[in-house]
Amino acid sequence: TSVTWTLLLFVYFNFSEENQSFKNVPIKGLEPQRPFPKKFYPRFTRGPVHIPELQQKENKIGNPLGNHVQDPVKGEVEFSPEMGMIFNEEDQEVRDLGYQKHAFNMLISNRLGYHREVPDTRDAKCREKSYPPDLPSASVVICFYNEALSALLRTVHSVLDRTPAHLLHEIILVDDNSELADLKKDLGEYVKTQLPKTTKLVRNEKREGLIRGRMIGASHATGKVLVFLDSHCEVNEMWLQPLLTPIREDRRTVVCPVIDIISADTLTYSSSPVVRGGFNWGLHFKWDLVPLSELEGPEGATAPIKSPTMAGGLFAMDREYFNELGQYDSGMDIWGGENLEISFRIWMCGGRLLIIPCSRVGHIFRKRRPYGSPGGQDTMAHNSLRLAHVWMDEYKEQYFALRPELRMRNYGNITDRVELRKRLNCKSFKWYLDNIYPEMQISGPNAKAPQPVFINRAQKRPKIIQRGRLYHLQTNKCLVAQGHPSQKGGLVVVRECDYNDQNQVWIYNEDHELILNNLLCLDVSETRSSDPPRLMKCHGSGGSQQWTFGKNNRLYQVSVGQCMKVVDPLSHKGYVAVAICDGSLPQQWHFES
Ligand code: LR7
Ligand code: MN
Repeated sequence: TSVTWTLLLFVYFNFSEENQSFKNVPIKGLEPQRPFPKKFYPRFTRGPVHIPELQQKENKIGNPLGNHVQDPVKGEVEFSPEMGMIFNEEDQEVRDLGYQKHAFNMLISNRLGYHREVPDTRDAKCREKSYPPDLPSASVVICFYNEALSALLRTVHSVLDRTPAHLLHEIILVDDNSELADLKKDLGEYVKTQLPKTTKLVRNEKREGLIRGRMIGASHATGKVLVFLDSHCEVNEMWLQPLLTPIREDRRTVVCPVIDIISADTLTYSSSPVVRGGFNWGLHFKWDLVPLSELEGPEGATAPIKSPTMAGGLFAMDREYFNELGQYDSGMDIWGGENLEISFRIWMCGGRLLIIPCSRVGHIFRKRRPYGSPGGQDTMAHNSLRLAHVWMDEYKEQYFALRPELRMRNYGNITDRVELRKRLNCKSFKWYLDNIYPEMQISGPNAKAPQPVFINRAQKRPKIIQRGRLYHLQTNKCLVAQGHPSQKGGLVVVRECDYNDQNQVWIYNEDHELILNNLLCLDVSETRSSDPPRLMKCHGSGGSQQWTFGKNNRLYQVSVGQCMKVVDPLSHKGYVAVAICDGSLPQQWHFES
């Protein structure tokens, strides 16, 4: 299982049911239903639809890097819920290929181009803050492997567009031996001709993985501070100054921004709640609510928060300190585990790790990792073993209790890392648990300290916009469940309308969800858009459960980019499907209160 998947489970579905045994349980009674406010879920940032069919065609010309990119240099395409609309087979191909290669909607990413505005998600009080004028300058290191070019360049341009020049020493792009043609050819040309001299491209001759990749990037850097970003991020307003300030005050402080959510299905940018990093005994990263004790103080919502761990991809650290502290474990491969390793190392060896609420960077969260390791190995297990053996002392038994098959697994040579730990005079893992992560549950003989009180910032249900029937104009029928409306996975069909039947009543809410009889959400498969729409548990993460009502009475599925239609208006079966929006009668619907 990947970190991302674990994260999504935690974020979207409350604590994962499969992980019950080692979840981190706040005090009974205070445990919220869903630990994250509804507001956190993707939400459209701008007003009504604005991607007229004609404009779309015009924008296809004049772009050297491929179709669909709308004026990538000037950019600023108005973002709309219908950004992913499929107009023809070519669009469908871009979308499908994108999901296959990148696990996000590349059609929308390409249409957005390389620049866009994002909503300023900071707490209002952040805007009043001022930062010292003499901040250290930063080298931004971005490692990538087979990234979608538009997402990579939007990451780069967001940094160039929203970082004061005197604070941006350089950007270092590390191509981890990508295979995609546009990254091999067009990117080099683009960096040379379109970007400032301070943007450098380093190519790995073989695939190293993100861990050694970042070390290579850092070895080329000459700025005072290293800032690492994933290759599918967008930095927000005033993102860097709040990160550099605490580093300037204390070079052994490592800082992370709040990681906002860019939806993989709609590319909507939305705010994350302020949470902090933890982990479980499976050595998976997870988000935790912030204990009350961390939130008290005069600075309130804008104060830095101590975090036991970092997610891994987005952080800033003094460059010399990064080297002193042992960079990363170069014996770790491809993906996974390095984030916990560096977190433990920072805390145990005299540093500290903070999350800075006034710094915000968006990241595309995807539901699966679209690449593997070259030999198909489970690098997460390999890396976690190294981490456990070097840093976790007797507590590595907690990991082995969950993963007994790994006890005898070879993890390579760790002598250097064990020596590093000695040389840096690092504290014990017990010290780390007692002082930095006391809420971690420990099974077995060691009893545990009392739990801190957690709070959950404002929890909100999406507002209902309308309640009524979904009426199909051509057949005079209504959209209903084929079976019982509480049956998960059940199909929807059109049937005779019955205005007294609660089972025909839909709710449409501000998150663009359609909920039948207040039970289940109308949902499509993002990867198999030929599958008919179904009723599924509302997941609140947008995408496959988002619908809009638009021009020509269309009912548009946001993530698939197509419209709902009745397959055969003459058939009594009443089957529905999604298809390319064409304004025809079978695609016309009314929401009637
Ligand atoms: O072989 C590879 N070589 C690379 O250069 C594999 C990946 N990469 C690049 C890749 O293109 C991307 O830019 O490395 C970066 C991270 O890979 P992702 O985006 O597939 O990882 P992720 O976002 O799923 O995973 C999180 O955990 C990882 C553990 O190794 C890394 O630390 C990621 O940086 C980290 N991402 C974040 O922290 C962003 C917030 C997500 C969360 C939680
Ligand atoms: Mn990522």
